Amino acid sequence: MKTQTIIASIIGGSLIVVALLFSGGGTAAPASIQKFDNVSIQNEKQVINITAKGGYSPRVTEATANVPTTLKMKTQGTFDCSSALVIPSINYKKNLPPTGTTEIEIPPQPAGTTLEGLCSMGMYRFEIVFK
Ligand SMILES: [Cu+2]
Repeated sequence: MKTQTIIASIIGGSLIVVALLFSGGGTAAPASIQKFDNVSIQNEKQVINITAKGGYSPRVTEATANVPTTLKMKTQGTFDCSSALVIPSINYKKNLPPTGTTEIEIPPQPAGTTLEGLCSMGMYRFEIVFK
């Protein structure tokens, strides 16, 4: 029974997050047909922008493999645990400032790699899929 309650609350929480995402920007595309406009190339480096506030947005990003990458984590009045960022595969662990942009250097990732970022509790997560 306890497990079911926990699962139900997780699902409920996710639905609220999804609802907030969709209500936020009038032109937001459904997650399934995302255009990954948070990825750009600047000075021969790949730049990926992810926002941390009540979770991570976008949740899934498709990026180019085998190029040096800067991950820019943006916070804006972020006081929830998504500011406690962990990226296990590059041994990254840091408390992001409540407001600001934190740059994280990611070495070139081979195609097929999925880099996962988590809040310290593992409750919120995002993925960068390198192709
Ligand atoms: Cu958390």
